[in-house]
Parts: sequence; C-alpha cells; structure tokens
Amino acid sequence: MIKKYTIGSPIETFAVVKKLTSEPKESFPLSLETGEKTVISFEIGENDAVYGLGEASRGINKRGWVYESWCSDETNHTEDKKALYGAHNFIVVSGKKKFGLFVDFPSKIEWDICYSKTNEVKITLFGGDADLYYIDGETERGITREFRELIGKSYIPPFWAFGYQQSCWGYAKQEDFFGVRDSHRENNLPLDCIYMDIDYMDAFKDFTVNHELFPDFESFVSDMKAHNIHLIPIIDAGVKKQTGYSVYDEGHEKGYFCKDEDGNEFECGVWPGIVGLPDFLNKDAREWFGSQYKTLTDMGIDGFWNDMNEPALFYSVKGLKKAHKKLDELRKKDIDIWSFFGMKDAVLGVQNSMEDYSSFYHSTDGGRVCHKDVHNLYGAFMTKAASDFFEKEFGSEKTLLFSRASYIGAHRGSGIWFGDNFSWWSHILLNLKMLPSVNMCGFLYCGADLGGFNNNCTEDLLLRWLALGVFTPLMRNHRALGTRAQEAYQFEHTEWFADVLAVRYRLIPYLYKTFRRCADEGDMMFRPLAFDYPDDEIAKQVEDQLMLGDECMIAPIYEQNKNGRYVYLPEDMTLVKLSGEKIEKQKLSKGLHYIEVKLSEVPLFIRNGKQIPLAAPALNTAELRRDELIFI
Ligand code: MIG
Repeated sequence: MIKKYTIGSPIETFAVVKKLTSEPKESFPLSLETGEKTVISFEIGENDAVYGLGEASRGINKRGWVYESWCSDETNHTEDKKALYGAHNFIVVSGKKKFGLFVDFPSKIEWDICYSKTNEVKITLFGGDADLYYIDGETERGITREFRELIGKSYIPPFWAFGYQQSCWGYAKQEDFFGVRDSHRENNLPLDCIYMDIDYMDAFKDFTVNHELFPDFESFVSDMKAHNIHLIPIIDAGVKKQTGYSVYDEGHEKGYFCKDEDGNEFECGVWPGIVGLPDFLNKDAREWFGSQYKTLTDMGIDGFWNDMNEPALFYSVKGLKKAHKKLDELRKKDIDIWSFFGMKDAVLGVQNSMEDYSSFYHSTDGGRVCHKDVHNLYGAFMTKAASDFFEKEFGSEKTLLFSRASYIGAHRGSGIWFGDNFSWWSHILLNLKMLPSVNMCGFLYCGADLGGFNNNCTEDLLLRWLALGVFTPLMRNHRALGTRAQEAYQFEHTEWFADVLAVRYRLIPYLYKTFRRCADEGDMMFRPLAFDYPDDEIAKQVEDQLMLGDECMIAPIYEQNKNGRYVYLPEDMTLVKLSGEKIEKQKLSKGLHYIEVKLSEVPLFIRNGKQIPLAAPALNTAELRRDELIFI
C-alpha cells in the first residue's frame, strides 16, 4: 500500500507515473521536520537491514554509513565515498516491520543510515519541497514491486544489446575498430558491439565525426553491421562553444544553454574546451538536443552512451579566473606550507565545485531554477532528451541507450553503467553489490566496466570479472586511455576467454527472458539472498552471492590466486560449471561448501526443482539459435 505526502511545492521530476493524491503530511508515519531543510528520522531494530540507494559504495545492506544523493563525477569508487553518479532515493527497511520509502527530491540528500547513531536512520533533504512515498508491505520484494509500479516499466534494449561488447577510451581511427572486430573473430571470441569513445568526434564536438579518421562514416557503419557489429558512440553533455559549429550556433540562438546570474551563457571547461550546458530541464531545449542524435542515427547508428552528465565540470571560466587570482596572490607570499596548501586547494577546488553548481540556472515551465536545486535531474533529463527522440522516431526496443548520471525515472528510457571503476579485485565485489540495489530502483539494463576502467588489468582478473559479467544485462569490457590493453585477445590464454564468453551466448535466451519478465512485472533480476530466504539467518548475512531470476544463484570468485571459494547454499542446489560447450553438474546440499572453479569456467547454482535453457554457443546474437535450446 503506497501513500504519498507532499511538502511545499515540489518541481516535476518525472520519476513517478502513477498519480496519487497526497495525504495530510501530519499523518506521515515517520518523524518529519520541515523548514529550510526537511528531516525524516526513525529508529530501527538492532538486526534490521536497510536496502536500496541504487548506485552507491559499500554493502548491499546500507547500514553503518552516510551516503549522499548528489550525482558526482567520482572516479575513485572507494569506501569513503558518499556519492557516485546516480541519485536513487529509494530504500526498503527490513525488520519485524518492513516498509519502503521513496524521496522524490532532486537536490542533495544526506542518508545517515545508522552512522551517527547505531539504531537511527536520519534523512536530510537540503530543501523544503518534496514528495515522499511510504510503502507498507509484507516482503522486500513485494514492496519493491509496488514501488516499481509507481515509477513505471523499465527500459528494454534491443536484443543484440545482450551480446558481448568491447570498449576502450583510445580507439580512434577506423583501423582500430576493424582490428578489434577481426581479432575477436580470429580468436573465436564472440562480439556484438564496439564502442566509440570521444576520439571519433571532430574536436570533441557532439554529433560530429572526424572525417580524417573516418573518410566515409556511413559505409564504415554499414560495413560493421554487415559483420553483425553495432557501433556505439559516446555523447557528452557539454556543447563546444564555437561559432560556425551548427549545434552550438542553433542552441545559442534559441537560448537553450544554461545561464549565469546575469543571464549570460554559463561557461565551463570539459573535453571540447569551453562549452555551453544544454538546459535539459527546459522542454524545448530537451527536444532540440534529442533531435540532434538524428545526425548519427541517419548514418546507421543505433546505440549511444551519454557521459559527463552529472554534469562534470573540469572548471568554470569564472572559477578558473578566481583560482588564477588566488595563485597570483600566493606567489607574492612566503613559500611556506600554508601557501602550498592554499595553492593545492585553489587548483583542486575548481573541479565540480558547489560554488559553480550554485551559480547557473535553468528556465523551466515553473520559471528560473538554480541548478543546485535540481542537480540530480540533469543527466536523467539529458537521457530523456535522447530516449524521447528514439521512442518517437523508431519506437521502443530499437535503440541501445545508457547513461552515467541518472535519477529514478530515467530507468524507463535507458540503462546505466557504473562509471570509472578500477582494475581491482574488490571492484568485482562492488559490481556485484550494486546490482540488486540498482534493480530495486528500476535500472535493469546495467553493468560495470568489466576488467576495470582505471589501472592495469591482468588475465586472471578479467577472466574472473567476466564470469560475473556473463550474467549482467550490459556486458561490456571498457578501460581508460593509457592503461594496459584488455581485450580478451590481448592475453596468453585466448581460448579460456573464448570458453567464458561462449557461456554468455549460451545463457542469453535465459537472461533475456528473465530480463523481460522483470521489466513487465517490476521485479528484480538480481536479489540479495535475504529477499528469498528471510528466515535463514545465515543467508541474510551473505553479501557476495546473489539470487538471479527465480531459478539461480550466482557466486563469482573475486580474489586473486584462489582456485575457488566458499559458497553458502540456503537450500539444496545443483552446482553447474559452464565452459565453452562443457557442462559439469554436481548436486550439493544446503550449507557451506568450498567449490573449485577454473579460470575458464563460470559457476552457477540452480535451485531445487528448477531448470534453465541453454543455447549453443554463437559468435554474435544474430547467429544465436534462440529456438534450439537444451535444459539443465
Ligand atoms: O573524463 O570519454 O566514465 O567511460 O571512457 C573522462 C572518456 C571522460 C568518463 C567515462 C569513461 C570514458 C571517459 N569519460
């Protein structure tokens, strides 16, 4: 049972599709203080758990830390971090009493989840206008389902988006892409997509192609298509401020960029140099930006990833000038440690600064709005610009789209990826932990950069990570410029990679069917064990295994130099090890087991009395025989 409570006069966020009448706020079931800030607080039991918050650091059970909803370009996903790229304001409290809470509020929120006080949850909204939704229910999964009904059906990508995908910040010329395609083929490695990072553009200008690198882009795209490869270009939020560049000229003329206090275009620096930030909160600007994707779709492109849309600001023109001034002052002073720290702060402080986010404005239907009050909607509305356009132009399920920044609501038009992780073993586990949390918030099409974005990857790390990635709807290997090459064919035992990637294609019919069902029913594809075995005290503690669909449990290996791992079985299950064409089965009873898994194998557990279909391995989704299945 969902109840809505309205405080002040909130701005339309598009998060919710089911319109409810607000109850009197005096009847809100938790302690509520209103004013300049809004504070919700409540006590929970010693052994109660709190789930949700989507893309965030730390555990599946969010207890014991303070999180922030503030879409951030945060490249270090370490435990000290409060905020990552998404703002996903939904939690489920699981104790004797179970309930869900969705805070529909687009600015900063602090979630003190038993951080200051062991048994108290305190949620502080930095503003006085919000819609609160309280959901009563019997089970965590049921509460989540009800919430998902409130926020509407999740995005479903085209079928081919379930294939294996290769990306790298650094692929530039046409030959790089042919090389990736051919090297996969030559090594018997399947592949459906290759990503185009910022270097395909002309001077990082959105919706342009560098013609020196791609003399005939359209035939390049169709040549790739003929080999069953989809090219997926990146689109950044900022539009290069350059007279003569038609996208900028048009946006400028129509007044579609965010303005500063004085009504001038807000200027900041990102990859293209100085950019204008499209005012995605303005309906006309949004439609205009969405229609720009046509330049690329007209040339055969059918998928995109939206980046830098928190928005990430390397600096603002004003902020950089201020920093320079500060440095000039410091230069005149003694060379002491205080001037050193002053210099560091002046320089590092220019990036993604609150001062900048507080100094530009959107023009919405409801008038001028300061960016900081709607910050968490920016990326979501950029993505809405694109997804509304694709829906209108091509209908649903035709275009692949995912975003870095997001807010609940964006899950109806796109997926997300988890941003700039590291080639660290601990990030395999972080990847796993985020899956159920983002599923709760409606994001089903999602995944992390497999092999890790920052840092150098190793063969064993990539193999183990792929053995988790074979289950995630978005299965993409991506890395940063200047890091060790990590395409599957770059390592010694290419055949092990072929064996692991073959398993993905064998599983696609099952994964796709499960995905669709979860979208249709508002269900989670990945669940903590606690959701399925609420009376099993051990299962409730497990944070390195997940339930997948109604049939499976997964337990990847996430430590180096291990030949296996301990797995807790909350009921009798069959361990299945998949590798290439090989299937090895072993019945195991409820309890703790050490299982050995080779680097070329993918372990999977099937619940008692359940079965899953497997296809024959294929080199891409177009060649996958979806109708010829065996069951295990
Ligand atoms: O400032 O486009 O998260 O996936 O490769 C870095 C270059 C900008 C950040 C994205 C990453 C992408 C990179 N981008």
